[in-house]
Amino acid sequence: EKEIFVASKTYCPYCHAALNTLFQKMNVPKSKVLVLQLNEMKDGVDIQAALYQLNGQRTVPNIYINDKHIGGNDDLQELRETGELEELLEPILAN
Ligand code: GSH
Repeated sequence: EKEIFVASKTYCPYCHAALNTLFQKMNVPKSKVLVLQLNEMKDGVDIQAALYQLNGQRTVPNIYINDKHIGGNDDLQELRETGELEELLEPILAN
């Protein structure tokens, strides 16, 4: 079951940083994260437009944790610094 969603682009350094934080720093298993590489998808542009309609954010990474819109890499790093990311990930890492 995927509990984290990251709309990404393969060449985007902010995406790399966000995925590195989740996988390396926070030890989230790959199986918990749905990563969509939009630039590799035929309808990636449409998905990006749909995400903008949903959450007002045009840029990647566009991150959700347990249905909560987190934002981009800046937002993720801020949550990590305040300890809120650890709290959000707790139920995901527990099962
Ligand atoms: N402050 C943002 C963050 O931390 O996530 C920066 C994200 C950003 O600038 N991403 C670029 C982007 O989405 C790609 S590296 N550009 C528009 C696009 O690709 O449609």
